[in-house]
Amino acid sequence: MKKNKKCLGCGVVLQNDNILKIGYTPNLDNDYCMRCFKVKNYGEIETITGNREEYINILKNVSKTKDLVLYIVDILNIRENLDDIKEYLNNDIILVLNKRDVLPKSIKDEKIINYLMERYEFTDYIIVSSLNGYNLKELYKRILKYKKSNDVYLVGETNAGKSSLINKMIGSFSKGLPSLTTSSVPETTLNKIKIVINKNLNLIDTPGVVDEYNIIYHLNSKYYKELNTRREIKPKTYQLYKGQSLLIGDFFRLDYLEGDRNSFTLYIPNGISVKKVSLKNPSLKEFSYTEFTTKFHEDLVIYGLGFIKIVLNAKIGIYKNKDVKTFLRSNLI
Ligand SMILES: Nc1nc2c(ncn2[C@@H]2O[C@H](COP(=O)(O)OP(=O)(O)OP(=O)(O)O)[C@@H](O)[C@H]2O)c(=O)[nH]1
Ligand SMILES: [Mg+2]
Repeated sequence: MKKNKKCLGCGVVLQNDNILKIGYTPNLDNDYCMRCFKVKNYGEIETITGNREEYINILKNVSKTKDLVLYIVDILNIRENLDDIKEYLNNDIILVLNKRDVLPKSIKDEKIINYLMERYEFTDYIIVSSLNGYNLKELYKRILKYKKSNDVYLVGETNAGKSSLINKMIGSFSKGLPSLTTSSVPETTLNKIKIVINKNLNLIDTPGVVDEYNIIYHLNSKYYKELNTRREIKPKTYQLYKGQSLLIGDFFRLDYLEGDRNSFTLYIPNGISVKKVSLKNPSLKEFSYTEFTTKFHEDLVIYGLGFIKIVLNAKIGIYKNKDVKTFLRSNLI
């Protein structure tokens, strides 16, 4: 048995000493740790809380290589400071917006790309879906165009779909079989894993950078699957008068405080319930409260859930877990 043999699914070093620690497998001849074995066979996974410093260290090590980096971002969860990743990475970076399938087909990719190009500087920009393979041939072409060596790194937040994308690329551009563990639970991949796609290309998977202000860290695990939806979002539009409120699931509330009759369109997973109530309704007021004044055509982003497109200027109050990030941006779509 090779010493320090790594799990093919998540990259952790395998061990058979302690069932409570990561990397455990009853038999070191196995290729997968028990955690990955369970996901693959029963769809179960335990959450692991990683350490942000470890992820930053991985990024710094990637930076030393000068190799091409694919920065994988969930299209529904574009961070406000998307380019702060460049604090750690000096490489050429292609911004890869994944999960195109969750946004309505009618939206033009070009519009989103232009929006991002105006705000953030990357080597290139592309929209893909690792679920249905959308635009992967084009991604492959661009990888070949920009790569510095055979090694290309995938980085990005947990759950952005890095491992899923590599699995799909294996299916399309190599003779191998998808092997990486993927799941709706945060922090699935635990270590760097190099996948040889073909004689020109190795894709290197990395564990996700964790953003503790993502709503997924503050909701019951029953929501994990829904937050990682595989269905196209059907936007829900509400016409609100001031004095009306929206209750989103059992964890978020928006009060419309001041402004004319206004349109609020929610781009959030279809399975999350939304209810229109009066401002006087007491529900969810136990959460922490913040007010925002929105300008014409702005989105309120609820980080990890999606966003609410608001048409006219408005004064709104929101109730949410205090550690969930929300911010305003001009309309993405
Ligand atoms: N709808 C949709 N879901 C996707 C897509 N790609 C990945 N997912 C889902 O997103 C979740 C996370 O996918 P992973 O591939 O495990 O994400 P990751 O970036 O490797 O996550 P970590 O290993 O935790 O850093 C899973 O539930 C996937 O099924 C996509 O293109 N569309
Ligand atoms: Mg992964």
